[in-house]
Amino acid sequence: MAFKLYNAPQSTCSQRVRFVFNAKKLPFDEVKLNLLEGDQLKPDYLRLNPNGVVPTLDHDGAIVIDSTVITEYLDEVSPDESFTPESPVARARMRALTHFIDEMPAAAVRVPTFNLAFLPSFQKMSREAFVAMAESKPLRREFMLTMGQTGFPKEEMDAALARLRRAYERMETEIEKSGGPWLLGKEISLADVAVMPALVRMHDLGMPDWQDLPRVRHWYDAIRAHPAFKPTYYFGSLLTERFPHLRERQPVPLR
Ligand SMILES: N[C@@H](CCC(=O)N[C@@H](CS)C(=O)NCC(=O)O)C(=O)O
Repeated sequence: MAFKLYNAPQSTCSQRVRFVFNAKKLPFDEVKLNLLEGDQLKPDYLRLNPNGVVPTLDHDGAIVIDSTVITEYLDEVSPDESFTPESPVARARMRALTHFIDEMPAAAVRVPTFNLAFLPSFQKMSREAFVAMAESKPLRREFMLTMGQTGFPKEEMDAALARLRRAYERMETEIEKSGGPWLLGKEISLADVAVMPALVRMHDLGMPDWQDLPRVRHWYDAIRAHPAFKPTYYFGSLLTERFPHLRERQPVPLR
């Protein structure tokens, strides 16, 4: 089985997939796309992934897109070191949580990410070039145009941070219900992998707003201590490693 993963080091969605590959010790080739330069919008890539986003998996010629779908797929074709619980009820819980994660923290984290990390690059572009780039994005056109070259307004940033906070609180409740240390109990699942990059990103941006939630704190330490964490977050995967202007924001170093 040969796996080729089209992804980007700093992409939160790509980090989910790399984590599962590393946990399963499955060898994979990485094709690294430069998202700020628009590699994801080139015709050859759009033929693989018409959404114009990473990640995309090529498994012996079969193309699978969307990080949640890819991680499920990997668990199906390589069931060792499974991230999917046995019982249908537990599976349903995991999928419901993953949907919540995709809708809430995974979506909300884009607002602080773009405002704090990527905006300076967009501000260097002419208005015409920016609008043309935004309009060429199949999935994120409106998001980019709403952000514009001045960034999301304070209300939008506050709303995103509030949504993230509600997601940490939900994690705390789920871990308490399941007995922890993971969201579904004793075994790590795809739901833990799905939410991991949002917390790492917010820590990287200097806003780890879950310090008063003891179960989430413990969960965060546990996922960072997982053997798959370090190879997933190789150098260049953190925004502070790519954007020097962010470094002074991080109160507690991530590495
Ligand atoms: N639902 C998709 C979302 C993928 C996504 O948004 N990818 C981002 C990086 S995390 C991307 O490629 N952005 C490029 C762009 O916005 O042009 C997934 O989970 O794979």
